[in-house]
Amino acid sequence: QKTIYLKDYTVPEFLISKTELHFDLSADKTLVNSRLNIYRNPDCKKTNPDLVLMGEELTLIDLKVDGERLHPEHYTLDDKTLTIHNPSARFVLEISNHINPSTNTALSGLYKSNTMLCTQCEAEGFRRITWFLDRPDVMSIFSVTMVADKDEYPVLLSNGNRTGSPNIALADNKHAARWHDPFPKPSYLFALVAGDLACLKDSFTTCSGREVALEVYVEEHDLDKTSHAMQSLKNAMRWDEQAFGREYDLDIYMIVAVSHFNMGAMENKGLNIFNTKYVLASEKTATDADFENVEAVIGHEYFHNWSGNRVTCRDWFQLSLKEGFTVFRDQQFTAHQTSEAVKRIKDVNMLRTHQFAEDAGPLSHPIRPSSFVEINNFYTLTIYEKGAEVVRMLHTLLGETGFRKGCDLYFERYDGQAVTTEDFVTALEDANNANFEQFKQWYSQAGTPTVTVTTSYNQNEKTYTVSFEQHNNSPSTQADKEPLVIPIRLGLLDDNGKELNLHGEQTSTVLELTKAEQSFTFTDINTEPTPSILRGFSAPIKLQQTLSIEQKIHLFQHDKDAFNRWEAGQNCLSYFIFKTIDAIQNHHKVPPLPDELVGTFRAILQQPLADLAYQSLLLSLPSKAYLAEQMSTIDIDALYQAHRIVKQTLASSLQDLWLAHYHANHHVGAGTDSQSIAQRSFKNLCLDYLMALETDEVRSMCIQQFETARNMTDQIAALAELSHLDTSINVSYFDAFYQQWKNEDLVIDKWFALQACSETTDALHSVKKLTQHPDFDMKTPNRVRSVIGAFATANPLHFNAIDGSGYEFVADNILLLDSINPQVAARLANSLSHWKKFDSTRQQLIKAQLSRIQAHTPLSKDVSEIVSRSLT
Ligand code: B3K
Ligand code: ZN
Repeated sequence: QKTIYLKDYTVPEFLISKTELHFDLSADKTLVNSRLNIYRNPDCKKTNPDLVLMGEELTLIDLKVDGERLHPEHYTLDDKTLTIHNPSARFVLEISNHINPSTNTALSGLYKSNTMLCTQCEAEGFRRITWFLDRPDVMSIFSVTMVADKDEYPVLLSNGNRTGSPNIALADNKHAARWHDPFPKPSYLFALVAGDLACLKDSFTTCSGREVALEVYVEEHDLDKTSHAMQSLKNAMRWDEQAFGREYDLDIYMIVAVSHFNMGAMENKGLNIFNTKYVLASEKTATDADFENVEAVIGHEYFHNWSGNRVTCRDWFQLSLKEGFTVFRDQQFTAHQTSEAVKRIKDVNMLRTHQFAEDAGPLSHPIRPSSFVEINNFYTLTIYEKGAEVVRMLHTLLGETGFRKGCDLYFERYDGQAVTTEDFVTALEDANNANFEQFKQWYSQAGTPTVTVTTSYNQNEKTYTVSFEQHNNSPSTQADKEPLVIPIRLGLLDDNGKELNLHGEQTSTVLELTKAEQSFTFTDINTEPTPSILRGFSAPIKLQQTLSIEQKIHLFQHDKDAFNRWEAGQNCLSYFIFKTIDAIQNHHKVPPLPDELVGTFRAILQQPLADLAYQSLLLSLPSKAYLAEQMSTIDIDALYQAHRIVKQTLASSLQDLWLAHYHANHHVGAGTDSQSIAQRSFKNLCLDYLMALETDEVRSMCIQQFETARNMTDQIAALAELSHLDTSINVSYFDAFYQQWKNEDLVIDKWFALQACSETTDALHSVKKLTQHPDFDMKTPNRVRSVIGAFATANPLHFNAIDGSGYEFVADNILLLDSINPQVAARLANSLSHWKKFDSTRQQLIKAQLSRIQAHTPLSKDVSEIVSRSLT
């Protein structure tokens, strides 16, 4: 295991101005010829450096320098590098090599997915295609020629614009296509696709009036599920022009959907390659959540064209430069397309449940890590989601206009360059005359800070003081943690729920916390207000505040900040769930929910809001996973019981209202407009509460919904409820569902996942059986994630079974998968990293499995890094 450090970064010794690639494609043996114009980097001070190219799993055929075959004594070849000794300052290098796409189960480099060939080069996959300076700060102009069998691979795609006449016919039933990308790019953005694909075509006229061809490529039988992706792409292109002034730059933009993909999608210049899951959507086969995810991911990859491609990363430690920023951009896009409040709540929920957990465990790292072994292990929630929160704080501190000015300068100043997070912050500073020196610590400091709030009201002076104390007690290794800059958005409510005007030393609604301890005093406050702090979740912190239950309910009823209103409701519910857990653990009487809280729920249910999607969130219980994250030692059984008790109380106290709303929203709203989507989410929330009553009547209602559903949202919501019933009962619904959908891979993924998440007692037994199902395949990441991944991350009850059977099952599969696909195996291994959150029995069981994996040979560096960090 070799650790790579940010502090060791040096500029490349050589650069590559031009890269010409020639592919003779076939599934078992592809010939790659590359012609590279290489020159000494003027910024590199080394004298007479060797040229060290990266390459893995390649078979060398030929090597020429300036047209002359290179004699073996002038180069050295090992399994990771090709070193050319004593090269001149400028020369042309020609390499010929073979690769085998069909045995490439790691899905990195050029590989086969069903009948097509495609690539994945980020982060370090290009070196599995040919030898290259495979690092993001080497940007080159690429031209590509692809030759392949006409019938097997009628469609031949690569980056940039098509050049020459379309697909030239050649001998032996072959044909050729040429592509040229005028924008210099690092090798990780290279892509090609060859296959027998169907295409949905459209076009987009940019703000300056240029016509761009839009093409979405899928397997023939999926063509009827592409229109939403196309519409999403057009929405994203328009939004980026309007919100960020970013115009698209090539004549064509292509999206290809592939079934075998390690993650969601990839932003290759002009040729995005997507997991089918984030392209295909029809009302019959995709849920409303799927539709929203497709639009978000299409947006995300599109936005990378500027934040990632035109301006890219200097090195992989800067990953959050493009990922955090682009997630922020896609969040703003989705908020604009849907509901700002709902989007913010969903994102914060995700961050606090999963990123906070990551940051509290052994895999915690700053958004700009200082070292790594395998970069693919750093495509984390921290880099992405916390990275986006850091950009959001800069946006909050600068305001919309200032932030936009800063982004404009960033894109203009660094266009065509590979830069750092430091450069990004500098551009924002320069455009606004701001100083973010102290703020930059967010990039180097790991862990979730805690901010404690105390307030005091002075009746005589009519002043109200809010005091903050920040702590960063993360387990991360950094010694000296200095105070961070923390923007705290706040408001004060009077007894009637009215918003007070702020007077005093601070009139802005955003307080800038810069010290370990800091107070802010407001004047002319006539009665003690209720504080609404951290509105919109203005910083990725844990807020500790002692509000009375009355104050929480007051905010739940009146806060005009949609996020904090929801948060107040969640706080009330969490408070009672934790009290219930406590009672269960100590064999005390379970505390009742206060009438006022139930009354507030009733009032919300009686007066449906205009934003029904938001209303559904207001009435939802905090998730068990989020509650677990807040427990110092997770007691799964007590947590499940307590959650159930609170749910049943709300279900039975408000039974008539849940039922009335269920029926009122059930038969209306087929369609994917926001009103219909909101009605379905509200209706299915009602169903979820009602199912907690466990009556035959409700169960029949649920079965009826399952059997008559006209869209996937309703069918899956019903099946999810049925999945927790005894196996003897739910088996017939799962069978029926399978028969109905066996030809739709993405739907069958859901079928697998729901069974893997079942709470029924014999769940592990069923999951083991699922791995023997003819449709299960270790070589298909979506399948692995929907069975083993779902079990390990979304079935805590059985994954954490006290006999250790869940841990053992997951560890067995990590080892099986490791030799097939190390990236996906390492992802799965993350699930074993949270052992410190459990009782000592479980800690020992998890550690035993981690040690067993660690001792296994061979073991990929991907899994090895996760496992050894987890054990520290
Ligand atoms: N940039 C890619 C992720 C690549 C992951 C490599 N292991 C997708 C994205 O974030 O848009
Ligand atoms: Zn991204």
